[in-house]
Amino acid sequence: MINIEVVLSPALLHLSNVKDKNVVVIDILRATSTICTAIHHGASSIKALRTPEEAKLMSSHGYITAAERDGNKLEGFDMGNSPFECMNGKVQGKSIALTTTNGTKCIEAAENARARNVYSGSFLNLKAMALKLASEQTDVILLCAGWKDSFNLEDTLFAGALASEISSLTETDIDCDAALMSMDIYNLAKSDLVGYLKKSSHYKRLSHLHHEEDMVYCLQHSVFETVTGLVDSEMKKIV
Ligand code: 3SL
Repeated sequence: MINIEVVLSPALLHLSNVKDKNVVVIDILRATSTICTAIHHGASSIKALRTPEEAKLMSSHGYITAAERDGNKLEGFDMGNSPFECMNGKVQGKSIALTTTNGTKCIEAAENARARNVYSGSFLNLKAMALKLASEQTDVILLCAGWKDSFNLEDTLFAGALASEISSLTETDIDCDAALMSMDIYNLAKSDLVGYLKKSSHYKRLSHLHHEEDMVYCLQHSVFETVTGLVDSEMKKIV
């Protein structure tokens, strides 16, 4: 039996007992979707870093540097945070040092809280992620990155989708109102995720920055089977 808990914002993570649990970090638009895409497209690893300064320093160690703040690519870095920058052989065999507004700090927070495993969540590999979690029979925390410590809809929707998918594969114990709410809103939105999210704050923010194509891409359901998780403090291919 797997207990599933949803943490709606990194600001709430201190209320949960993370030690020895599997944590899925969720930043659907776009950090964890981009991380899964980079690994699926052959990147050797992604080091998630808190600050642009830390990411920049990794250049001298042979890393591609990638940085985003408030939806924009930062000047002086090789890449921003778009999944399309990771396609067509651009990251094949390369290591990437990535810093983003919300997602990358959650990866570090989950690791520091001594999670058993830290995974990168995305709709793109939802079924494969659920299969992996169900096979491990370890309690799960779904950590939504949100936006600057506030709740957001897209990460919550994915938490609901993943909790539902795990529950369809194995016996689960869900005694967490955030998880129950996430599953309910996923049921409400699942027939048209893009349409549902058009009213959300981050969808509007990224639309103003002309990132619609990224969002439509990130909201595709189970289009690849690669699973990405932390190994030696870097995101790597697990499955
Ligand atoms: O907050 C993050 O980590 C990013 O994913 C935000 S953005 O989609 O690149 O704007």
